[in-house]
Amino acid sequence: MRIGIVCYPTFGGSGVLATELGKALADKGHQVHFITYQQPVRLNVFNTNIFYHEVRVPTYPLFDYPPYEVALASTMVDVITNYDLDLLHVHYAIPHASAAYMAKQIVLEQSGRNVPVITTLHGTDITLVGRDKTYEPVVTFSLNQSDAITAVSDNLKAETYKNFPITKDIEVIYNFVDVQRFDKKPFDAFKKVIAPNGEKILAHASNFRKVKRIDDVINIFAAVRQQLPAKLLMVGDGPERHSAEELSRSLGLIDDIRFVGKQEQMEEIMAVSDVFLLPSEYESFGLSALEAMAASVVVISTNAGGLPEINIQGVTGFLADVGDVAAMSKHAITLLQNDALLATMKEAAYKQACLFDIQNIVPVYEKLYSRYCRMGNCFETNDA
Ligand code: GMT
Repeated sequence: MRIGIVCYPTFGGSGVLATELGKALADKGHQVHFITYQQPVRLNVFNTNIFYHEVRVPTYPLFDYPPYEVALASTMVDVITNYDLDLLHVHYAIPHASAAYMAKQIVLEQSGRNVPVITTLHGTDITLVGRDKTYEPVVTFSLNQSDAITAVSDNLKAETYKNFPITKDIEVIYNFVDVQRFDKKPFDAFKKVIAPNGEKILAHASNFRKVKRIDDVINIFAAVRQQLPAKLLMVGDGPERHSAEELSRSLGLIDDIRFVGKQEQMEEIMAVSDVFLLPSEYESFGLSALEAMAASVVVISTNAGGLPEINIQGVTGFLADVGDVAAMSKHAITLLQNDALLATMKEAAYKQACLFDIQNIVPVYEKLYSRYCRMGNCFETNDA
């Protein structure tokens, strides 16, 4: 099949998921065309089945806001036409679903071809940004015009129906992780640098936005640090980083907390970690938590959004209400002071991650594609 994938190319979960999906599809013999304004961060392999098409957004003195959506739709038309795409799969509704709708109509008008559009909802495109009155009518319209809609968790599906008058069926296809990639032995030299005296290692990874409640991460670590020797790795970057660094300094913890910035080799970091902290106000899914679990790291998170669908209370980790720093700290301390419990839960976390392995989920997308792709032009899966 010839598949167009549209996503944000940055370190966000939707872009990571879309890129890993495209890479896996290419490995399975499909031709995959990424259409983005920048090379996606995880698109770091050479594969003859992968194509990258950059969306150029020419500026003009008149434009205070260069019209990205127009440039994106035009690039979609160009790629669909020149590479004879079977379908477009867009990740994150804004503005990808409406740009895809526009491209679909243009191709229909130009050549009579009806190219299916699949929209995958990821999180704030529904729960935060999409609900804003500024965007809502366009999001609703373009979702209802998509040939298929998927959501990354039951919770996100429910949130979508709650907040938008969607008339179509939404299929839940969970996010996935390449367990083989994350199931690594700790790199001893790296572990020694981070925790020279064998301290326990906690980690957090995100885009450091308000919704991630970064201060809660620091405060949980502060409580842990009062009880036992430990180190915290803060991976990623974003608007809340500066205040988190200030908080760490004011708590006298800066020597125990490393802000390591954006990292591509998450598996190396997870391999040395014991506990992953994700005290978010909301997560539609929590892909970073799943990646941690694939590396046998126990997750301490909130019970917001889709997190309870992945992190199982008392089995793979612990969950608490949003803002309940005391409960999350207590769980972390109990766990880190009990090596037997830590080992049991690490194993359970790994087993849970295996349910979401890339090998189980990518075929679900292939089946969906084969249901919608252009007649006569695409493969049929055996079990479709
Ligand atoms: O909504 C965002 O924060 C951005 C989005 C992204 O593009 O990174 O993250 C969402 O999608 C991820 C991948 O499906 C999910 O794992 C995250 O939970 C989700 N974030 C939120 O819901 C806050």
